[in-house]
Amino acid sequence: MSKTIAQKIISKHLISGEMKAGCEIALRIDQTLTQDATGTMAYLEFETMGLPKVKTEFSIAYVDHNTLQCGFENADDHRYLQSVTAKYGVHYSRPGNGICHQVHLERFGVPGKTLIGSDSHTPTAGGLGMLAFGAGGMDVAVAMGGGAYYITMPKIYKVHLTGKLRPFVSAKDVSLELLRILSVKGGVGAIIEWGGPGVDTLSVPERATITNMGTELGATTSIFPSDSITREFLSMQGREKDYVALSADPDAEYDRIIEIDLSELKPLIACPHSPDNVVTVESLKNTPVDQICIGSCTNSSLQDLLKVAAILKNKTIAKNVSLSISPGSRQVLTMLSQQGALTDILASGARLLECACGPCIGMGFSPNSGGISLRTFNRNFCGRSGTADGMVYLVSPETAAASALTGVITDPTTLPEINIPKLPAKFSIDDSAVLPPASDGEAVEILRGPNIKEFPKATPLSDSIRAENLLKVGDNITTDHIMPAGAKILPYRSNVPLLSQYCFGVCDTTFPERAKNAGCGIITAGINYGQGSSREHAALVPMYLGIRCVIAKSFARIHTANLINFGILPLTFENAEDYEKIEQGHILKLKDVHRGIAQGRVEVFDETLDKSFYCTCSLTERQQSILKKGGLLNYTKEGGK
Ligand code: MIC
Ligand code: SF4
Repeated sequence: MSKTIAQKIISKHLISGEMKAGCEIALRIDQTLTQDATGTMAYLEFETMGLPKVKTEFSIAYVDHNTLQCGFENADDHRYLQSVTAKYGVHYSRPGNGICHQVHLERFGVPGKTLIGSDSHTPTAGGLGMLAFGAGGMDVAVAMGGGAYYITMPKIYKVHLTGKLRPFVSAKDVSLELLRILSVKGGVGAIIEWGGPGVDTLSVPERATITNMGTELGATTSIFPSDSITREFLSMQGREKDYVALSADPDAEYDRIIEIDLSELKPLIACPHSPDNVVTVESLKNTPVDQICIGSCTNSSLQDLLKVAAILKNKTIAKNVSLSISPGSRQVLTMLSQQGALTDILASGARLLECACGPCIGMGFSPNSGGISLRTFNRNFCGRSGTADGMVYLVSPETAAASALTGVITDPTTLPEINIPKLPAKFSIDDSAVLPPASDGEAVEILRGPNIKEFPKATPLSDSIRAENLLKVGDNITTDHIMPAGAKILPYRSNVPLLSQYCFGVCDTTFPERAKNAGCGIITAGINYGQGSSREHAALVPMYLGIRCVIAKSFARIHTANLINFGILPLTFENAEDYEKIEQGHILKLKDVHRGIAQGRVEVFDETLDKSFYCTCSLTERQQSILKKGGLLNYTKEGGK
């Protein structure tokens, strides 16, 4: 049977299940990655499995999210990560070496292999033809232990590209165009495969920008073919041996085909506070801007920053604008400097930040009150920048650089043509900031600081739940609403009791206190609950606060898995109107829960309304067992596969 790219990789890694959309499949995982903000939990979880060493082909821990170290907490986390990785056979990418997805693309991603990472933008590696998924830390811990990664077999969509991007229109505009077409939930339950003649015009970093932003569509992952352009990229990185050719069979079938003509695209911009709130840059032209940030795992490659440098060369940024540049990796920074482009960037008045996530995750460089910030990032969720009323717009590096010069939103296609330097035939390679694991792991002592608290244990799902609807929220609630990040909170990712004080802070600051007092509670929500990040803290912390069940109109994929992994029951309203009737404060009673989840339908009695309604849940037998055992960790420890 002819296959798509994803189907080819899946069939080679299939441990169990049928490759039919909607069926549960178990995949063998070749590589894993973690980052520091989710990594500490993942390794604490791995430790409890009692294994001497990871069983994957290659595993790596990056430190890129929280590198400020304002206080001992972070430094302790980094020391823990360095020692725990050395002990268990995991490579360690030191702080300053770069953003996980950029470095992984450059140095470690391999076409045709599988990767899971405790970060939702792990599909960036799909730019290289790798099948890469974002997952909760617990799933990554299990994969490091040699366990399978379970997903629901997605549908496969194809985006058929024709034409060629015009100068100053870029890969970011392709992503924004697809978000405009599909919305932030349009990719849920699907893998997005990119094909068509237009693919031949896109470099690997450009493809990676596009697969990176597939996460914002809610897609399970995104993938490009591995072709001569992939080979050339790997050879520039001194890794031609990792190349394998990979493409879809000509008569492969797709569940949906979307056509995009690259030559027709215009520079686009996503307005606050959602990546799919897309309009043309031209329609907002002359809007004054306060701040511009260039970087993040979406747009921080050498190619991106060389373009930015060429636009800024011999010019000065507008005085109303503050411009930051965070190169994606030390390799990018080194080469920018070797080529003189860094001087052009700095001479324009830009501020250079570390090769890390930085402002993307609210680690500094927050906008002024009500400030307009143009960012080359992938997310503009409300409050994520660190300024509650900040207005964040997502743009390409070209639009960002053009607007930095004028101080107002500017369509870069109005700029005079510029000379963009060619990429060198060989990249500068220095992996000295990636520490290999110790040869004798047993001798390594794990270093822990007082900020690293044991993670709380989940309780087995009881057969009857009576609890208050502690919080009612609307549609598209992101993980940044549930468990915010930022410079103030991120240092507590290994300290759940402290972190819990900030849970749902964006929606209702009284929630943590009320939940703790209640001891047991339920959350109700609209569509696409838990979109965004893979942070398992968005399930772990509510679990710690006593949340036993979330009833929503629909859920995001990674978050559903995280809820189950931490023993929280995800239920979907059978009739969306029931959502309107339940209010915060109502007392809800779920009876015969075990039988209900086995039958896929649970009765919920609203004591306040004296009325019952029904919820559905399509949980596999494995997921039901995980919930009944009180989460994936208990399940795995008791021999569950
Ligand atoms: C994000 O972009 O939201 C993050 C921060 O990278 C998260 C991970 C996290 O919350 O630690 C993600 O995308 O999964
Ligand atoms: Fe880091 Fe931002 Fe990318 Fe998340 S989206 S990995 S915070 S750069």
